[in-house]
Amino acid sequence: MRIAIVCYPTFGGSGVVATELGLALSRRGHEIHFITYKQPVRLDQLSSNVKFHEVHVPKYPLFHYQPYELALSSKLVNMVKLHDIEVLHVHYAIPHAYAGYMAKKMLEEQGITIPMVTTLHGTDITLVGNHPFYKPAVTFSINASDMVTSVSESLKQDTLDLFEIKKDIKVIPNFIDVSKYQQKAFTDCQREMMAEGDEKIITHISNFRKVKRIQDTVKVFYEIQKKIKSRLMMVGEGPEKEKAEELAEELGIQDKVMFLGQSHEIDKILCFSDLFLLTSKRESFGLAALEAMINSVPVISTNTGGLPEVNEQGVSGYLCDVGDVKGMAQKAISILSDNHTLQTFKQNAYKVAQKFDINQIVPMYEELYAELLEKS
Ligand code: GMT
Repeated sequence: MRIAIVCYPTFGGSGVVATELGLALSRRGHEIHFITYKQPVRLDQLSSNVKFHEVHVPKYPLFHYQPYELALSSKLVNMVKLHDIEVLHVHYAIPHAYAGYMAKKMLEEQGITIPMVTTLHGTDITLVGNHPFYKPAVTFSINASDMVTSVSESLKQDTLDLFEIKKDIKVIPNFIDVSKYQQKAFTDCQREMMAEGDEKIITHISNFRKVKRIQDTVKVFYEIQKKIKSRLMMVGEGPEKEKAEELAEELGIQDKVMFLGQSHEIDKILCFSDLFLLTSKRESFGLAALEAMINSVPVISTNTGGLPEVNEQGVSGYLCDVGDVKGMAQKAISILSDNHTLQTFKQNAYKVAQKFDINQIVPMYEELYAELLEKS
């Protein structure tokens, strides 16, 4: 099949999932066209069946806001025609489903029918999409999609609760390429550069937005380090970073909290991590938690959104209420204070993550595309 994938090219989970999906589909013989404003961060292997088409938005002084949706929908029309694309798969509803729908309608005028799949990722529904400024357009474009998928049962329910949805929503969870981790023996796992031999390494990875509650992450660590010799690795960039740095200083733990910035090689950080902390207010899936688990890192997370579908209580880690700093710290300490317990949780985390193997999930998307093509 010839498939166009529209996504955000940045470090966000939706862009990562869209890119990994495209690459996996290409390995299975499909021709994939990524269409977005910048080459996606995880797209490092363009080839004869993986192409990237950049959406350019020329600046014009009349425009206070440059019309990205217009440029994207025009680019989609042109690319569908040029490459004979059969399916359009847009990731993150805003504004991709809207632009995709416009492209579909323009193509229809020219006698070309193209089905559109919209995958909902989380904040497009729970945080941004349901704002009254966007809600009518988001509701419309979800209902106008030929197929709608969501990355967890919880996100499906949120979508049905928050919007008037007339479409069936199919849950297709996010995934991980397990084979990559089986092949990788991290000979270059440089733990000794990050911490002393008797220190435990605790990691958090996110975009440091408010929804991640990274100050809670620092507070949980503050409690942990009172009992367990440890360090916290904060990986990412975002608007809450400064506040978290200030908090670490206020608590007098600035020497134990390392802000590493954004990383293209999170597996190299996860390979020496003992525990992963995710203290989000909301999380539709928690891809970062799954990435930790496949690296055999147990997860202490909140019990919000789709996290209970990924992190198994008492198996791959523990889940506590949002804001329950003491509870999360106590669970973390219970895992870290006994080496046998830690090893058991590590093994379990890896086992649970295997359920999300790419080879189980990608065929679900293929089936969906085939069904749509049969109908159109
Ligand atoms: O975490 C973010 O804020 C980024 C955001 C995105 O769309 O890129 O992540 C959402 O999609 C990810 C991939 O499906 C999910 O794993 C995240 O849980 C979800 N984030 C939230 O719901 C806050």
